[in-house]
Amino acid sequence: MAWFPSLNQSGEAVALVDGERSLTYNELNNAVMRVVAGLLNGEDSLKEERVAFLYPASFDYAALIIGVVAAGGIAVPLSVHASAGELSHYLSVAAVRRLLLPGEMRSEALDAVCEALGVAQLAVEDLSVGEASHVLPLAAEQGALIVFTSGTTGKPKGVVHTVASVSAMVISLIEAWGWEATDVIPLFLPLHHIHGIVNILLCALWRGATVDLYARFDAEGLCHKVANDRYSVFMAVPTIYVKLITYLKTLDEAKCDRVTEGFANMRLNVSGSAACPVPLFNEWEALTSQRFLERYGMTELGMALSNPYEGERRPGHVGQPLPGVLIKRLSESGENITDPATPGELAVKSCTAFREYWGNPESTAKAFADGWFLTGDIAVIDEGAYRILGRASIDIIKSGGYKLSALEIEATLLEHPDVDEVAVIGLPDDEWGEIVAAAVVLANPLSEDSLVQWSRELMSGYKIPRKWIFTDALPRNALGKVTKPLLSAWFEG
Ligand code: MCA
Ligand code: AMP
Repeated sequence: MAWFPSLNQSGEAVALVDGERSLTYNELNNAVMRVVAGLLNGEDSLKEERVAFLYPASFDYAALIIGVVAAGGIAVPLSVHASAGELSHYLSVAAVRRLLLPGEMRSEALDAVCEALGVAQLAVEDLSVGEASHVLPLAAEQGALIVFTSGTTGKPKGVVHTVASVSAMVISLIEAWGWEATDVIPLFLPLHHIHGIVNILLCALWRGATVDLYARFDAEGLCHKVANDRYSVFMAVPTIYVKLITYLKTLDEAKCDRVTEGFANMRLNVSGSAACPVPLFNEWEALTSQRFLERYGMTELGMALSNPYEGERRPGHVGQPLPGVLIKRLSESGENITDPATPGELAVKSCTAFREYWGNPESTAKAFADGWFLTGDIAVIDEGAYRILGRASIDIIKSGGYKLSALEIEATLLEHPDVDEVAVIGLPDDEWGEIVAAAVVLANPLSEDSLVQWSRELMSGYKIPRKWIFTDALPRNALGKVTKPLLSAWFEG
């Protein structure tokens, strides 16, 4: 199968910009070829070796994600914000043998993890320079990408996408959202999730467009470029649009007008990864005259539903199935729901769907019913457009677009010797969608601060509860199960 035809076709066009430096497609092609030759080291295919990398948004990251696959491997991009314990889980689940990372990402804790797991650490510049002699053509069904996702059971699972599913995601979005080689897009989302990796980076690079790389979300730097009409397309999670509006309110009128005009001049503003509240949709339109194109996706599926590029975009709705996507809605007992107004769980078949959870056939089997992937999201259909009502499980939390497992956070907190019991829930929040809250029963006295500090060693910052209650007992039902719906009220006031 063809893999990034733009690399050979887009020549001197600029692929990536990182601060003052830019990389043309020819240069990106050379960087990719170097990764291919260096990783293969004389072999003709990596044969689905999982090659992990821990690079921030950079030219090296782009060369790796394309090059690992071109060499027949599976790219495993890891979060640069992950704790050593989280990285250890990812590396062991995917049975990684080689981890590529720049010197500044190395640490004693990570050295210990890699030593224990027998993982070699090396930087892109350590790869041997040579010619890739004979590289095997890519087969559609071979693995291309593993992205970790949290679920309702156990620790994060490695979602395996194939060359075919990644290509289908990219080709379908290029067509649906009208990507052009003249497009320029900023990339500030994390590069260990589909939104940043596929919707932004891979779509743009496949189409021969230009991506401006940001190390992190930076409202001031971004708005400066927006005011100068640098961008034609903008994609973000709702929390980021909330943060942008907050930032715009700090500007004087003339500057604010320049930025909002910059957004107005773009051809497309996309919101996704979490529900976009209707007031946010309306406020953004009032400020920028852009009507968000809201879409619905999932790590296992890529994008499934989308408001139209041309045509009516309805606030509070996620549109219709993208081409190649089949959707039905199921009742709790698994029956097909035909009445559009009756809520049902979305079940999806799509050419963009994942192949498996790596090394976890049991979870893979449970994720499907008769070949339909069960999303856990509940929806109705309003006059032909899907509306997401929420999730089937209370144990999945969406904060700032990150999907978090309450059970995983509880299991981590329970590792503290002074924590006896814990229940974690998501509380509604105007900025973050939901924030993480924990009710804790202590075995011995412990301050909130010390528990937070302790947690930082074990979890990414965005998983750490923002609200805490220390209590003598958790509310439980007759079976002894914590009644989480009752817990929300405890955090009010
Ligand atoms: C950062 N913090 C968070 C989050 N992000 N807390 C809860 N939830 C979060 N999502 C914490 C930081 O650790 C920090 O804590 C404090 O908030 C303040 O950080 P700040 O600098 O203000 O925030 P930030 O670093 O600018 O991050 C905000 C963000 C980020 C840019 C909105 O959350 C983000 O990039 N979210 C996007 C996630 C994403 O791409 N999801 C897509 C997956 P402290 O100060 O204590 O350290 S979903 C997907 O891929 C599917 C397919 C789809 O549909 O798209
Ligand atoms: P992830 O597993 O991180 O890919 O997150 C996927 C989940 O994000 C979905 O199952 C939904 O719960 C949620 N999601 C994504 N897009 C939207 C949207 N536009 N509206 C509501 N929920 C969304």
